Amino acid sequence: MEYNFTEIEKKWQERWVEQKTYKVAENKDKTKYYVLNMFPYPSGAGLHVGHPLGYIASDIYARYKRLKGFNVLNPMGYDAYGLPAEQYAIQTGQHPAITTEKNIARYREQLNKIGFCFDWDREVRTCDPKYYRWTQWAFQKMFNSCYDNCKQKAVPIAELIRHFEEEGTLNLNVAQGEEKMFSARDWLSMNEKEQQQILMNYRIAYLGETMVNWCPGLGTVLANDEVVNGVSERGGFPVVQKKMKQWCLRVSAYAQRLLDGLDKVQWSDSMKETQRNWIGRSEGTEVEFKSLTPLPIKNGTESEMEEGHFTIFTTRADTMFGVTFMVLAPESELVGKLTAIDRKKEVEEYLAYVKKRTELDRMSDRKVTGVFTGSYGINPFTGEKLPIWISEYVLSGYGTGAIMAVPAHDSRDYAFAKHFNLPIIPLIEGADVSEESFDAKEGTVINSPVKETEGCFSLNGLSVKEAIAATKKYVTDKGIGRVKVNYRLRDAIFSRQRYWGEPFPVYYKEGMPYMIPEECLPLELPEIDQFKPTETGEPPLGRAKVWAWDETNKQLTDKNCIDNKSVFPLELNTMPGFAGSSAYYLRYMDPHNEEALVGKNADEYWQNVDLYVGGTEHATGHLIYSRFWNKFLYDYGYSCKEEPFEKLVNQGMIQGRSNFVYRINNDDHSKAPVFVSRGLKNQYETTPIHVDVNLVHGDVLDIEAFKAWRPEYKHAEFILKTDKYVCGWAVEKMSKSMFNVVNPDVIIEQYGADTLRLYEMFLGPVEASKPWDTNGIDGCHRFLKKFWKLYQQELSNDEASKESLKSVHKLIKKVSGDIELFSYNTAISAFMICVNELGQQKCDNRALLRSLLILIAPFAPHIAEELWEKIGEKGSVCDAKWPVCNEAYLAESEVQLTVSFNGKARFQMTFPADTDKEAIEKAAVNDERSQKYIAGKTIVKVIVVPKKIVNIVCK
Ligand code: ANZ
Repeated sequence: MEYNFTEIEKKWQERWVEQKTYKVAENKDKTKYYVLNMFPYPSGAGLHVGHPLGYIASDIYARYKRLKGFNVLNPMGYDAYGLPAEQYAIQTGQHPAITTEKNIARYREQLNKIGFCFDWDREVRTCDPKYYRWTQWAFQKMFNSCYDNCKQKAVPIAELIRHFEEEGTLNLNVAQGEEKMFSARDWLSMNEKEQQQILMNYRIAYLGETMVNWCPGLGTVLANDEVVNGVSERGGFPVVQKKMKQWCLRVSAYAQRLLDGLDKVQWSDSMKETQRNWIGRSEGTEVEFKSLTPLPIKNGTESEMEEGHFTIFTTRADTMFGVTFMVLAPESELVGKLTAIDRKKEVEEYLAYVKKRTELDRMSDRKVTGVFTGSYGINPFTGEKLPIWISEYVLSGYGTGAIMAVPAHDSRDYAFAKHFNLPIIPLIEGADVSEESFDAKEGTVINSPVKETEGCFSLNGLSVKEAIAATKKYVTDKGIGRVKVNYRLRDAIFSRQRYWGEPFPVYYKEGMPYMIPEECLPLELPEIDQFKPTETGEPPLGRAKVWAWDETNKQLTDKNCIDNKSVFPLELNTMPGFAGSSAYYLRYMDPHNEEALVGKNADEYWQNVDLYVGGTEHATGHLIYSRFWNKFLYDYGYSCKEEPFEKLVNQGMIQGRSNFVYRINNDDHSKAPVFVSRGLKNQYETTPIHVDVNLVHGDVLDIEAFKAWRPEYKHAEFILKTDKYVCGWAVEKMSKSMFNVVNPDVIIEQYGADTLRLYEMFLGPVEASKPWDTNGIDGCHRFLKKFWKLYQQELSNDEASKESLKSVHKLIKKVSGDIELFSYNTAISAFMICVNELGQQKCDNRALLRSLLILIAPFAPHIAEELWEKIGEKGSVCDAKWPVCNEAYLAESEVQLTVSFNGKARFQMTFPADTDKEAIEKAAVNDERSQKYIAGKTIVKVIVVPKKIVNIVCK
């Protein structure tokens, strides 16, 4: 019988659905294993062959684990909120829900064809109110919590209120925005609004004034990567830095735990390193400096100085003697306080310039800009007067937003000093303070202990580390500084001025936010007539009519009813893309639970994700946010594991293999275009043109299909070297514009899903990026045909031959080991070798061929099921038991030894593997070939090294 993959695959895909083959439930008798893919955003373009790479890799692992006796959870869903559907809605008026629904249907159809073992009953969609109810719920919990630094966990805000009532801010150690101080009496005398304002400073979800990339043209805040050279990536509208009230999540409070958790998970070193850098722990010192600011000139002669003080953060306290100036971040509050009257104009001009620059520009640009404030700082060690400047290289969100500049030891300070002609004091005599030395060191600091200075203390002879420690102690003892750990990790901005996202379950009373009661969740996204901002610049939800909260009746009501007494306005922002993806892995455990995000039983059974597969591009977004979100839920016992993803595998990218045709240059466009084949292209002046790879097979152009592709090619002419038109090729990003997108549907139609699955894995290691090359797919398809053929014979129950036993057991060992290492390409090679061997051996042994089916089932599940049924097995091959390798079959039956004389190798002999040393010795000595080497000599001794050599020593 022919291998009719189309029929077979359809049959089994239907059977799996009918028999609910992939449905899973908690089963205490089995050990759980949770496999998860980063769920896709269902884009309009559908899947290309690059997308399923990770899904196939995890599917193989999930199926393998099931065969190994685990109870495997392998769910799938959609990250369904997002910008593209909304942009499309703005352009066409089509509701994003409709676009999304359509795209999901298409994704589902494509996914189904590949034969994944997803339990579709557990599907989640982030835009489904039943799902986002729990996103809103978690947000409310965060609003009602603060972070206790002593307990190192989230606690209810009620505990904080109790603390304020009893002690005010005394003995308070809670993560906070600004540092505030008040007594219990102060607290009790505040009115409701004042108290709410204070609490906002501590909540884990809080409304904060933050600097954002504001794009007035689009009416929204943009993420850093959506801004290019000061304008929006889409539309090119100007973007300015603006302080705006936004919902924020206090991710920074979890910085240390996010860092510590990395030691406990199995992720690649590079992934962990990226997260560590993103979190950016830095241990340093905060040091107080006095400031002197000139006041307006008195009597036209001299100016008076006003005294103040400010704090800087440094990691190199040991360089205090090398400070020659100070720098403030342009956004620092100190700018207002320390700018002298006569410098005001210049400072303001400078601030206006900085406003146009994003933080990203500021960090990546090496441009040196700045302005002098007119004020001075006083070095607490030397009493020296140091000019205070403002410059964009100092960031407001880091440390204290003010630095002491040590140009001899820091390249940014150095560049600044050079540019503005400020002094540079090397701390060791003869230190190389030249531009070249900084270029060579690229921002690293010169390690040098500070010099001894009279009256202070001596750091001579200390290492930098010791010098820093000594300075820290000194400033702490003197009360002019303190040890400080800083993190680069910022709180996450959680508001978007967009329609297609989760609404905040929040209403406003006297300008302060209140949560709608938990039992009223979800607060559903309202319908609006258009998807853009309102004419008055409010976010799109400003268009919703029934969008006010009736506090008394606990329900939504018309906006016209707002009286700010019992009916209040609702929040108009929506949540960002990462909201819905932050806890979806928990929901899959218990997707239909109406009482909880995840019920206790399900959570305790599934615990966390054992294997997470997805792209590296989520290193600093999703993988930080979801770890934070999970830790928060863990603090309250809603999630039983602190780390959500035990093992992470990052699949590589599949690049496209583009094809080109070579058009002969010709200015006369009225003539039909002429194309030359690759082999002739150098004989003409040509322009390479991308051609749709679907019109090319093995680099040979389907000329008729090409002519039909575009009207302008209808009458195209071709100059050929042979009888075929051969195209050129290149490896590029897989993208529509390069016409190199390969649709899995097309491959499946031609070769079947099993071939597609095998081939994607055969391309190379899962983690590596590699080009898609349709030319190689035939090999995998031929292999499956050969595999199929093995079963088109009468199977025998007789004992198997030794060779066949060896072939199959070798394969069991190899495939089991390779799957554990995600080395699927080598496993597939081993399959190919084994099937060849079995073919040559004319193997018809039922037991061995049965094992072979189980082994291939994770890779090519359809063919495995079909043949499983054919050989008379009941049920699905998914429920079989993974075969165990019997090492005894692997033993070699014969060994080859090299026979040497006085250490010189002369010839080879073959023995049965179990021949003893004595017999080998005898046989070697007595071999005919030995006589000429022994002739006339006496054998002194014979050394036999088992499995290797026999050395005959003679004199
Ligand atoms: C003096 C000094 C001397 C510094 C020296 C460095 C080298 P990390 O390790 O990243 O924490 N700094 C402090 N706050 C800053 C801000 N808001 N924007 C830009 N730079 C800031 O870096 C800490 C160092 O970066 C601090 O130590 C400070 O410069 C600078 F040879 O102080 B240092």
